[in-house]
Amino acid sequence: MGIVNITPDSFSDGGEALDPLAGVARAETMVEQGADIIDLGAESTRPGARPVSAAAEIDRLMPVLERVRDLPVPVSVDTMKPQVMVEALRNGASMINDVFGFRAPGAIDAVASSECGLCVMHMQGEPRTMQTAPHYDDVVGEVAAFLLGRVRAFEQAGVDAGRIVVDPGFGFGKTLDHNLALLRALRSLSADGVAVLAGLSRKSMLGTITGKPAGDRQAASVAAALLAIERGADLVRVHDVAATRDAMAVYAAVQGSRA
Ligand code: HH2
Repeated sequence: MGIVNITPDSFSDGGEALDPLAGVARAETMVEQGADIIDLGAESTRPGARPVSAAAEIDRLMPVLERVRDLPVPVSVDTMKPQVMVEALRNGASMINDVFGFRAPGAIDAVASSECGLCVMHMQGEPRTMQTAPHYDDVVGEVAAFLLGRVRAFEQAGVDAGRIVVDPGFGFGKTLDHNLALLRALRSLSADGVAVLAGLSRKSMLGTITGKPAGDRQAASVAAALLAIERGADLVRVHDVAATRDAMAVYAAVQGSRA
């Protein structure tokens, strides 16, 4: 899954694709490099980010979505807002990726009757304050229980679990130790056998480990993506598609399969 952030303030690529044509070009390049899904985001969720209105998010998103939907891969829209979900699905999105886990009132209703894919992510708190003092007694157990609860909520709304992908939400209300524990236990987070997505690309945990700024974390991101795949991730959400693809090809060759 290749990341295209149409935002002024995303932590690693903010401002790079604010112009719709730049966003489209970025998506096209990622598809050429081997992305299977493009994830469009129009609101930053980095720690401390300020929320934007649904109208502003839709205004940023639509000019890019209208073009990217013609690419030969499905388009996911990264949003927490039911109103944005409805507009995205009406305009060609095939998947909704919600870092708030579809907990906003109306979020499940906004997506239930469509056929779209659903990424359900775990976050403790909300972006503005989530990194202040994250606390868990048992991070793996609590995140797994949350994800299973969301899968059940969807099933109660008549949504087939086959549409759902779960994601532990690396860096969303988590310390480095929490993130590492979740990465080690990734396979066990697959609630009811649903697919697992891992988003580690350029995240601050990699900065803590390597001492490098966001723009200089490509090697660490590729390593993290590969470790996530080895530990059961079915999808990886990345900024550096070409490099990640190369690493996956090596991994697949060693495993005796094709990437
Ligand atoms: N991480 C970010 C945003 N959306 N969605 C899922 N499912 N999983 C993630 O780990 C995830 C996500 C944050 O990264 P990024 O989009 O690069 O930055 P920003 O939120 O600042 O736009």
